[in-house]
Amino acid sequence: METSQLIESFNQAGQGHVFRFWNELSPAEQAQLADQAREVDLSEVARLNDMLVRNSKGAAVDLTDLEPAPFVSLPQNGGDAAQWSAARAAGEEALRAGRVAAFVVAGGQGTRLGYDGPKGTFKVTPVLQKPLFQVFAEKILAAGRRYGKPLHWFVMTSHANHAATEAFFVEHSFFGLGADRVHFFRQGRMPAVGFDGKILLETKSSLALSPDGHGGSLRALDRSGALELMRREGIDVLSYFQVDNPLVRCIDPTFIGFHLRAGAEMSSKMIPKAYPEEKVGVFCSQRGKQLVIEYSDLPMERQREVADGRLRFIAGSIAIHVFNRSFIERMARGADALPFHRADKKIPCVAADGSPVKPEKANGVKFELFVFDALPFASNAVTIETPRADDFSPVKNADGVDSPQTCRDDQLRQFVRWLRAAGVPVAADSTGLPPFALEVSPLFGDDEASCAASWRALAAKPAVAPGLVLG
Ligand code: UD2
Repeated sequence: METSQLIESFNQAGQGHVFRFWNELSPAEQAQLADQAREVDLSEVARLNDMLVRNSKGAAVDLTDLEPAPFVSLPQNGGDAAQWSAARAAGEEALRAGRVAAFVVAGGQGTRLGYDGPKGTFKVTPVLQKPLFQVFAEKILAAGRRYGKPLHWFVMTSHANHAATEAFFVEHSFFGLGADRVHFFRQGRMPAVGFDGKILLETKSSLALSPDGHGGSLRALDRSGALELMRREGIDVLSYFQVDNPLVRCIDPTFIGFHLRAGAEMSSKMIPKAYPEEKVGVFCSQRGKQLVIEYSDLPMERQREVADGRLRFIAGSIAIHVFNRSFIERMARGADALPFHRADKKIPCVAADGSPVKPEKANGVKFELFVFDALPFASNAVTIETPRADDFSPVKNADGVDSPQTCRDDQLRQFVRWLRAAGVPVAADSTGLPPFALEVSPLFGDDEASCAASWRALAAKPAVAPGLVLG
């Protein structure tokens, strides 16, 4: 679109102020502003202004007719062990057939952690201080070796961290996965608006743009050509996880098998919430559909409800999913669309007179998509229980809960459990923590069974000790 047409379209949409300083800008600044303005879908902004900004009731989450969602219990909690092993076999078959790829959403900014850099580069393991990306890469590499089919890995970045993320992988030779197996793409951005619905300028020559949320991953997978690549490679299942959780089983055959056997379009893992205030979304049913209600949207008295001696809304969402490629295509191409959420924020911007504004309280609205909002659109959605200790210990905060310290401890406990299950007599205190640091590489073992198998092989050939480190 010509620049004059672009400016005219903004005028028509009541957003002409975006070009208020146009005549003061250098040609390079004008080009930057025009490029950013071209990214904006003005009709989407108008729709969101109507639905979420001018009519703040539109932003309210519908909490009527909420029931706890059903889930498949672990065998040790009453689930059918035969069903779990059949699921594992089905998932393994899909992996051997090369039908599965891994997908991490890594566009977030890690603000709470106070870490400057892509969060995936944060060093997380107890001894070798491997970064999160390396932990995932090695788990994906291990799965590819085990099933005889190297996996593709899609990594969603944001504008703020894309270049640094790619450079990190190049610097580390893609952690052995091969450059042709790791695919980076940027998520989309949305303009922030003031409470009057006007798009905010960050500077005279740039819009206040922010990532469109992890739900933006569905359309970004499509736009980036990732779905097309999957189609060409015969991949129809995508294993989705977040960048902050090194315990995640990036490729879990049992989970994939449950998904496939149910003919599900989207599946999820749940853990029983540890306490009502735990900051995880909750799986619910509403008029026959499954959905996740984010913790901040579910009143605390509902989160505290008890039934049969435990929390009624017990099923916590830990943001681990499996998606069918065809479902993502449908969601991304607009037949069904995720709803945007409104977040009121302090947004640095420039005032009408060009002076910078550093707000002390929320001065505008950001729009975000959440990937779990795809759930109600999915046929045959399955949710399975997973042991927290083997799938979830995120690094979110600098200290306290979900911090580098708690995550390190949870990794140590997991390594101790695996080694003990392999017959290695590792000492540990009553919480399962060993008196020294140790680390099991995912290439040595990434669960109890593979760790035990490697240990047996090691015992047979004691000269070789790959992947087990004491610190
Ligand atoms: C998320 C879930 C919460 C629970 C928890 C588990 C939401 C709203 N809440 O909480 O219910 O499942 O995770 O750990 O999701 N990301 C992007 N682009 C974005 C925003 C986020 O890629 O624009 C990624 C981010 O890099 C991270 C993940 O999404 O991998 C989660 O983001 P978060 O830290 O904002 O989510 P959190 O902890 O509030």
